[in-house]
Amino acid sequence: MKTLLITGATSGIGKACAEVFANGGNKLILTGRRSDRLEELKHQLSDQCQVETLCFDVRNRNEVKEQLSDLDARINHLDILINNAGLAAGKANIDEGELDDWDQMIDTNVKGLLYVTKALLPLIKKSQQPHIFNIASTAGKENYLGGNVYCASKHAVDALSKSMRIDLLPFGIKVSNIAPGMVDTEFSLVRFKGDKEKANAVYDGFTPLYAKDVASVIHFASNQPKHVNINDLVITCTAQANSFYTHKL
Ligand code: NDP
Ligand code: 8X3
Repeated sequence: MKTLLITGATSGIGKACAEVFANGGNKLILTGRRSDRLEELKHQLSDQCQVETLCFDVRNRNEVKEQLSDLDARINHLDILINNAGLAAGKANIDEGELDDWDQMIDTNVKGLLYVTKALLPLIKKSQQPHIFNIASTAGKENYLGGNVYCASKHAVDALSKSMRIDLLPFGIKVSNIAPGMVDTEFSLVRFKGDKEKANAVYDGFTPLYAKDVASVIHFASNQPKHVNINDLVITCTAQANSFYTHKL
């Protein structure tokens, strides 16, 4: 049995991770901003495992500290942190991008990940099998037209995974960078600000990854022997070669 904290568990990859890890009778701490969805998920999973929900915005460093600082009164260690909360906002070329979109992506994908990790490291260091998963992206490996700040934020996640692996070596903490290609979640709906037509078009004409595909890879990586760490994984659907080439019918 492991104790996990998953950020951004209200949808997509985070929710799928909660569902996959609930199976092993693990203890789950699920976070996100939408309290109704957190409650729903808790209700869905609580006959399989112990579930606690925490509702906060990873961009708000005070909220992060407040919500996570007293966790040590309820758990004595954290085995797995899945830094998943994140988004793309807009897909405009750099000369036309919105400053608010840029702030939101950098504050969530980079600073939020840092705030959460920093707050939880004391509990992670107390685990016998500590493992941090950072959800990066193929956008953190290659840039594409209009990806600019989102790509930069995911390159930053990639760099932070490498740095965490170095800095946390003395504590035996595994750090895995997970870089999926296109996954059919609410990601594109969020990116295109609720425009369903634009969002659906992203996944038209091919079979994309589904959130549970990514979750099962994370589950596999978390179950390797103590001396084995999967450092970096790029996962795409079969129809996608990289950020530029997708075979659409
Ligand atoms: P979803 O939009 O379905 O899920 C995003 C999750 O992040 C939600 O649970 C959302 O919860 C949470 N979140 C967003 N902003 C914040 C915030 N400020 N504070 C707390 N939680 C937040 O998208 P995905 O599941 O696809 O995305 C998950 C991760 O995977 C992201 O980091 C994304 O960049 C990455 N990724 C996605 C790919 C894709 O094609 N879908 C491919 C590669 C990587 P709430 O709104 O309740 O706060
Ligand atoms: C999400 C994948 O290709 O839309 O990180 O940037 S992509």
